[in-house]
Amino acid sequence: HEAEAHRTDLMTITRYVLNEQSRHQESRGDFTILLSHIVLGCKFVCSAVNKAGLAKLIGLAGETNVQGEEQKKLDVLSNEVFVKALISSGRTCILVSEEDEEATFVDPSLRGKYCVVFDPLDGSSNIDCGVSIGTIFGVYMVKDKDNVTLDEVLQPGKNMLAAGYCMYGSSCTLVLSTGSGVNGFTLDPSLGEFILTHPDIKIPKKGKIYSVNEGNAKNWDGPTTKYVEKCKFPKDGDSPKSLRYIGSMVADVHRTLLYGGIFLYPADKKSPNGKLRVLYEVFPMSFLMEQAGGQAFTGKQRALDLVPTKIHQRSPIFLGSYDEVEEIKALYAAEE
Ligand code: AHM
Ligand code: MG
Repeated sequence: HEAEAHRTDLMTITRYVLNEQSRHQESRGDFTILLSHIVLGCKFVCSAVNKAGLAKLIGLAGETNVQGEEQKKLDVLSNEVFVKALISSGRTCILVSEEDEEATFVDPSLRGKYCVVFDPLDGSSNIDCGVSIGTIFGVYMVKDKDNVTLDEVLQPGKNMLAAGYCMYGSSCTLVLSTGSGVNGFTLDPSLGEFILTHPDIKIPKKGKIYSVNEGNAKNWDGPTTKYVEKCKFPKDGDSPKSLRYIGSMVADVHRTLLYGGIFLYPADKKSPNGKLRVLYEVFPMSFLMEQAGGQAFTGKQRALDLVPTKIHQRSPIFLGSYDEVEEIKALYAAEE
């Protein structure tokens, strides 16, 4: 009976967020409007990504198309769509995108109270072989929209109001937290709607999978090396963990969230701050992990406590199941 109800009583992402917002008196649907513009961007990218292989096959990508226009690269195109959708929502004031060197300050006539930080198409090196890629986003709220400075987005991740990602994989899945748990929605292509398919996601407390680029091992620090060694050669009769690494953060984090385990992008001798960006990679994923009952650690502190000083700053990150991150924290504490 319950399955029947789900098939006829569809919980769309808009309906879900409206229900949630109606519990907060101060909100008047502004967040729902913002979210619907983010969702529009995700649907666009999903459709573009699905056509990418085909476009290549018929010789369109990177060449001049029938109208004589240069084809834009998918990441550039995705960025333009997100920027325009976010500005036109009338609910944003500052945008920070991985694709743009500088932050975008929205024209006062279209300004709203939210700041959105995002990576419109993360993992784009995976496009040409059809591997899952994604969009990552985080949302802050400004105090006074008539008086905004860059400091509004140089805030610790714990001040985010919402965070999420959309994965363009075998299905298109949007995972969202507005600060009270994590929910997953899957795009029904025939309806063009994201439907709640993964209510109240909780990450398993322990995990059997570790996810890291082991090609960097020779440059790792002590704690990372020790942890990975222990995954492979556990003591006390535990079985070794499995290694899974896609090289697409959204996909690696999505698997970690659903199956448990740990995702690591540590510092190494060549990149002392790791690779991933604080504002639109580390923070949103850390926010989701904590909301799902996991943890996120930079090697020095709780990831969401970090205060960025630059919009494109990087940080090492260890995130995933509570117990796994606890082990990493102990290894770093032992170093001191
Ligand atoms: P990108 O923003 O240039 O696409 O790079 C980010 C990606 C992440 O999706 C992924 O976790 C990481 O880079 C993989 O890096 P590496 O190839 O060094 O393992
Ligand atoms: Mg990226």
